[in-house]
Amino acid sequence: MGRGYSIAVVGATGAVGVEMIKTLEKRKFPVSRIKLLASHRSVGKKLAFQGEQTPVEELTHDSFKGVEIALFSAGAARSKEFAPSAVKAGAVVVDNSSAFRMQEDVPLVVPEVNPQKVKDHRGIIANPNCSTIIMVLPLWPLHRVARITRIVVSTYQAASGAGASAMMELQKQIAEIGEGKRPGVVVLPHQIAYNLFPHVDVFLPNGYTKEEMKMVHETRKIFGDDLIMVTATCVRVPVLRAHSEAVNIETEKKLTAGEVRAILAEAPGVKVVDEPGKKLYPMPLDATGRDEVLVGRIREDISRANGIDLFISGDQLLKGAALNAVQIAELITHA
Ligand code: NAP
Ligand code: 12T
Repeated sequence: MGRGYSIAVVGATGAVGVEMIKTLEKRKFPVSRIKLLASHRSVGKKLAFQGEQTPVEELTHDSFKGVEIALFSAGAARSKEFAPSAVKAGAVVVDNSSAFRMQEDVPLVVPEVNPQKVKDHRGIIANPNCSTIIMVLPLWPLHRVARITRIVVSTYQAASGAGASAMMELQKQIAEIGEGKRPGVVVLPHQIAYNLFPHVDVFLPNGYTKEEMKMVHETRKIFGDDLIMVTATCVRVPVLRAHSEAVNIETEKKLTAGEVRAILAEAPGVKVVDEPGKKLYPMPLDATGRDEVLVGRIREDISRANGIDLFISGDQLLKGAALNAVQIAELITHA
């Protein structure tokens, strides 16, 4: 029997936090004590963990006494403010926000790709962006075999990426439209029901969004390859919780579609769903609630000599966020 760990979940009441709690339970993570932290608004709420109603406490700088691993998912501003306090108290922070991902002394980890980086941490390990995690899972084994030189990706991102309130906004807008009412737009930048928009996170001076540039920089850091060229268009679609992506890659060494299928059939965390004749291909509804990233529509790009096209769907709240964070915590306990 191994020992249990004292865990804090920061942002426990949020879309990701709730999945973190469920993932810790589901994977039988050895927990001796759990602290559920959120804003003052959630004080008085209780959340079930391993059959026990656990009160939610307000996040403060003093929240981390005795905490060994702190899973942060309360937004980048809270991470910047409170992660140093957690580290000072002796905890290892697994941070789900964009706050520290590109800092040189912060490992950016996808356990199927670069688990060895976990041990280099100096208190904080960053969980990559959801769209990046879901993309690198199938691309890493292809990169190892054939070296990917360029990635062109378009995303179809669910409301869940923008939090529980955005998921509710999508559901509310659909209900309002059904009742013949004008849908309210509060959380997302436009009506999302029966719509989509090429706008996730904020716009940057280079014309890309921050979300798109995360896919560029984070992919390079996770692969340890600064030469890989990436361009992305990130689109919000009226889907509740799984992200999808159309991905085109160019490789140094030619890969056939059959070779790609064979490599991906063995790839950890990936499930090939690619029988278009039977109407089987990745779809966000099928990826919802699943740990694996679904990959299909695998084909040779007719416009380039060494190009491959694929389509992927993965649960944003699981592999895109909570599951990847808990897998990192598992690596910490195994170190
Ligand atoms: P969410 O559903 O809006 O939940 C936000 C959580 O943060 C809630 O628990 C909320 O507590 C808490 N919080 C907000 N303000 C706070 C404050 N001032 N003090 C303490 N707690 C506060 O959002 P989410 O979807 O779970 O995402 C949370 C964060 O995770 C995002 O902002 C993002 O940084 C990160 N994220 C990362 C990925 C990824 O790509 N890996 C994906 C999704 C999200 P209350 O309920 O008390 O308000
Ligand atoms: N704005 O963790 O809006 O960097 O879908 C993830 C998802 C930021 C992040 C989104 C975002 C992140 C979104």
